[in-house]
Order: sequence, then structure tokens, then C-alpha cells
Amino acid sequence: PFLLTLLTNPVFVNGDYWTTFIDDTPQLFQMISSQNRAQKLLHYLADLAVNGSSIKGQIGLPKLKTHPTIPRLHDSKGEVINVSATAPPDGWRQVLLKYGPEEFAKQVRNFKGTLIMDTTWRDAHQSLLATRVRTYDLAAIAPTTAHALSGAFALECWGGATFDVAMRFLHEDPWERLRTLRKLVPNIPFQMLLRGANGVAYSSLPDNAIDHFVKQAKDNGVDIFRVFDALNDLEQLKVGVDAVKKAGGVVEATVCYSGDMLQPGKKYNLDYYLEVTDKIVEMGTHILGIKDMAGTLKPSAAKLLIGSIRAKYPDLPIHVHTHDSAGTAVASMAACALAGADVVDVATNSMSGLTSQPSMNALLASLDGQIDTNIDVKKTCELDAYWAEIRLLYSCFEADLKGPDPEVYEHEIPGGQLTNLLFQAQQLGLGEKWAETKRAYREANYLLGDLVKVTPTSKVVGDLAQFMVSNKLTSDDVKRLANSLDFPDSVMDFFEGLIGQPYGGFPEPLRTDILRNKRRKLTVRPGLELAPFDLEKIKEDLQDRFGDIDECDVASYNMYPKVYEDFHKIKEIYGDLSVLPTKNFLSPPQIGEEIEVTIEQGKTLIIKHQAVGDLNKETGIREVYFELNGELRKIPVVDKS
Ligand code: 3PY
Ligand code: ZN
Repeated sequence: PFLLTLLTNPVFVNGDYWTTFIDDTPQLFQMISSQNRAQKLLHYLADLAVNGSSIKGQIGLPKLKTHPTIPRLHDSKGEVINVSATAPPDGWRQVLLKYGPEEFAKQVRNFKGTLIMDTTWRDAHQSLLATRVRTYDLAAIAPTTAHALSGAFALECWGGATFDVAMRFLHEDPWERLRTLRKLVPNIPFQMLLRGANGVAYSSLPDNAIDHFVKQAKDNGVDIFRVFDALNDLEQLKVGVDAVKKAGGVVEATVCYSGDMLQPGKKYNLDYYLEVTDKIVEMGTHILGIKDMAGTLKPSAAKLLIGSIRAKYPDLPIHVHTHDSAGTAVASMAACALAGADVVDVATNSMSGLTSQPSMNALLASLDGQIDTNIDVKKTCELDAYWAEIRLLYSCFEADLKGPDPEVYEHEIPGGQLTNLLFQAQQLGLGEKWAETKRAYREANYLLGDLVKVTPTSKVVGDLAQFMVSNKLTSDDVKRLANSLDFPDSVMDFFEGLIGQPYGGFPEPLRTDILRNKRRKLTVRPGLELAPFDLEKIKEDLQDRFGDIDECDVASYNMYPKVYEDFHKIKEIYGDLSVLPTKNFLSPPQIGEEIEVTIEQGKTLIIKHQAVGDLNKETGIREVYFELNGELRKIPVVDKS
């Protein structure tokens, strides 16, 4: 009866059950949480069978109707490599573990050639598939990857948007992802993207929360930290850099590249980048990162920029990141390699191009005969077969971008955001909406003083652009009406100084007009105004509320308190959803379909979907029938249709 009460409660029916309902109805919540893991998973599958997927951003069903197959790798003699039973060859991680960050960086610099970092596990799917690739599919290919890419500088696999999205939309624990992958890949360094003083959030946290977060990241498997600040605000950057130094990680302090520096009159020109580089070198970094998040670094600019830094700093390892939005990224990364970059970013072919990183094998082919990349081309092609299937498995999250966007040099929208905005415009019918959004983005950027645009400043520009489109405002309108309009929160935050100080200062009188007397005008970094978190107390509170929690939970909570709480509540209802194969996470089970779920090593559930019962018109409930390891189970589900 309890369950029926729960399932027929209007709050539950309306789908709001993991927010207010559980807080207000603890006894029901406890009852559900006591159910066993298998039963909880059945609830998820039953709900999927009756109501379809509720994963945010999903349109339709995966195009791949099977589970992806793990490709076989062959050694140089053509023999199949048993990747699970054979230890992968030693890689750069062994160098790091043996000699530490300084010597690791030195050896990377001394490598005669250019190394690659594969971004497939982080930025590629963040840019193409709304960051939706799950641990399940990463773990499945990890042993093969450890063999195929054993010569790579690193795998980018964590941080950026993946942290938030894992918990918020995939209902899985990002820390568990890190630990799982780490166990499976002992030989290739792991890299993460850290947003300086923001950690992996959208605004500053107290410094001690950043230190705490980075320490957990290092202890759980991250080796190299690409640290950036969205405004190249060095005070903000330093918070992240210092945290990584304290944790003993490899520091890759990064300058963000924005716009095409070759265009005359640009605010961000060669002198600017050299000045930021000088300050980063002064700050102390093992590696210099150059982050071209919109893909506006043309090959000739790449040659000039990398060549100039190389000439000034012969011993500084340089690692370049780009996106292929304009279609020129292979050429640009080849130019970087030839100009003396030590590492460049690429993605596996099936997850490359468009708003993602350039294709790994296209780059290797471009450099063939000129530059050694330490990579076995044949194995990477074998590995890529998996990602061709994964791309289809996650097709329901893909914006339908068909080719390069030559306007990126004008609007300068970062890769991931370009896909997001396109996706939103597609929902509204694309056409003129998309052209309008891009135009407004460009105008918003200039209104804000021509910003370096990357999370979170890109969100400020995007929000202002959408505000202008929906209120039919031109730039002149915004300036004229600034003291009477209600701007989006992110714009207010930016002008207050909560995201840091922009190069060249804030545009006036716009700042004063927009802030009026509603907000302060910060002149120092926001973290200085924040009281340190009481980490012990937070831990105790979380323990009281959620039971078995650790330092990683504390770090998750610090970054995203509400997302963390919701994640926990969903976990109490459905159990650990990360064990479900993706096909069964996203698409309703078919009658007669058998689903194999390994809930822990050696413990596999065989779930067979039998039937969906008729709708009980009084209660709005349907019974869903499964066979669980041969036993019949009946799950009541509210039909939300
Ligand atoms: C992020 O911060 O998530 C980014 O990918 C920035 O490029
Ligand atoms: Zn990127």
C-alpha cells in the first residue's frame, strides 16, 4: 500500500519526485531505498517501458540498435592482442610515476616529434554529444585504448562539463568514473580540464574548496591538470595552479586564445598572448597550454604564435588545444607541430571534426614522414570502429551539424557552445533563428567589451545574445535602455566581477547602467571575498543525510550542492544506474528482450521484459512484468501520458 500511495501521489505523478516530494515524505523515501538493487533497476526499466526516457536533451532513440562491439587489436605480426589478459605497454604515465612532474615535462619537451592527446573521453563528446557519453561505454573500451594509444601523451577524460553532466543528467558519480577508468588504464596519463578558481563549476568557490577538490582529483587518478581562466585573469588562474602544485599534479597552466589574431586591430594579438605567456611562466608551470576553444587559430596564426613562444622559451613544453568548427584544425595542429609544439589535441576519427577536435588519423597522415607522433596508426583505426558505433548509440543527443562553420571567425562561439546553441535553434526551426543567434552573439560579445569566450564567459555572451534576440534588442537598444532592463543573472554576475576582471576593464558606462545599485563592483578576485568552507562540518552533515559518504562526495557537494543532492535521491530510487548498458538506459525494453546487467563483479542479473499491463484508469497505474533471473517480478508504474 505504501508503494501505491507513493505511485499515485500527484507530486510523484508530475515527475517532481526527486525534488520536493522526497524531502516532504521521508517515510516513503526510506521504504523505497530499502528495496534491493535489482528491484530498483527494475523500477527504472519499468518506468522507461511505460513513459519512455526522461534523460534531458534526448530526442528520439539511439540509431544503434545493438550493443556496441569491442574491436580486436592486432599486433605487428597480425596476431590478435588479448587486451584484458595482457598488460598494456608502458607509456608516459610510467615516466611520470617514476620521475615526477618536472622530469616528465622535461622528457615530453625532449621527445623528438610531437605527441598527441586524445580528447575522445571528454571534449569530443562534450562538443558533439552534449557530454552524454557514459562511464559504461568508456570503461568497456578502456583496456583496448590502453593498448592502442599507449604512446599518447594523455587521455583527456575528466573535468569541464563532464563532472556536472555525469551527476545531473546521467545520474552517475564522476569520481567513480575516474577510479574505474584509472584501474583500466595504468599506462597513459589522464588529463582533466579545471576552470581555475571555479573548479568545475561556473563561478568562484573559496580557495580551500578548490584545493580540496584538486587533491581528490589527483588522489583518484588525474595526472595532468589543464588549468585555465575564462578571462585569462591571472589571479583567478593562479588559484587553480597553486591547488595543482599543492596536490603534486602536473600543471598545465593555459592561455585561452580568442578570435583570429591575424585580423588587424584585434584586442587579443600576438603581443597580448606573449605577455600572458610571460606571466604564466613566472607563475610556474610544467607545461604551457594554449586553448583555442572556438577553433579560430588559423594555420598561419598557429605558426606565428607557437613559433614566437618557442623562440622565447626553448625549454617550455607547449600543448595546443583546438576545435575543428572552421574545418581548419588538422592544418592548424600540423602547423603547431611543425612550429615546435610538443603536444596537440585530436579525437578519434568518428568523434572528430565539426565542433570537436581534429581527426587523429588525419593529423597523423598530415605529419607522416615529417614528424614522429609515437602512435601506431593501424591500432588507432581499429579502435575507432568502436566509436563509430558509439556515435550512433548516442545519436539522440547529436545536433545535426553538417559541415564546418566558416563564420566562426566572426562570431567566435566555442565548439561545445556552438553545438548547444545550434541544437536549441534547431528545436525552433533553425533557418533565420540560427543566423540571428550568431549575429546577436557577435554583437553581445562586443557590447561586453570583446571577451575571451569560454566557460563561463561564453555563457554570459550567449545569455545576453539570447536576451537580445528574444526581446528584439539591437546593441544600441541595450546601451540606451541598460538602466531599465532586467538582464540575465550571468550578465549581472559578470559585471559585478564575479567571473574575474576582463583584460582592458569593464565597458563603461554600460557596467554602471546595468548594475545600478543592485550589485557591487568588485575590483579583486571574488574568492577573496568568500569565507572558507568548513569541510569537516560539510562532511558530517552529508554523512547525517546520506550515510556512507567520502571526501569525493564532499567535493561534489561543494561544486554543485543541489545537483549532488538530486543525484543522491535518484540513486536511492533507482540504485546505481551506471551499470545499465546504454541502449537500455536510453530506450524502452522490448517485449521479450533480455537485458544482462552486471551489478558487481561476478554478479549478473538477467532481466527479461515480459509485458506491460493495461492501464488502471482509477489509479493511473500500469503493471510492468519482468523475469529477473527466472523469477517473475511485477512493477507498478504511473503512466504519465
Ligand atoms: C569547459 O570548461 O567545459 C570547456 O570545455 C571549455 O572549453
Ligand atoms: Zn575544447
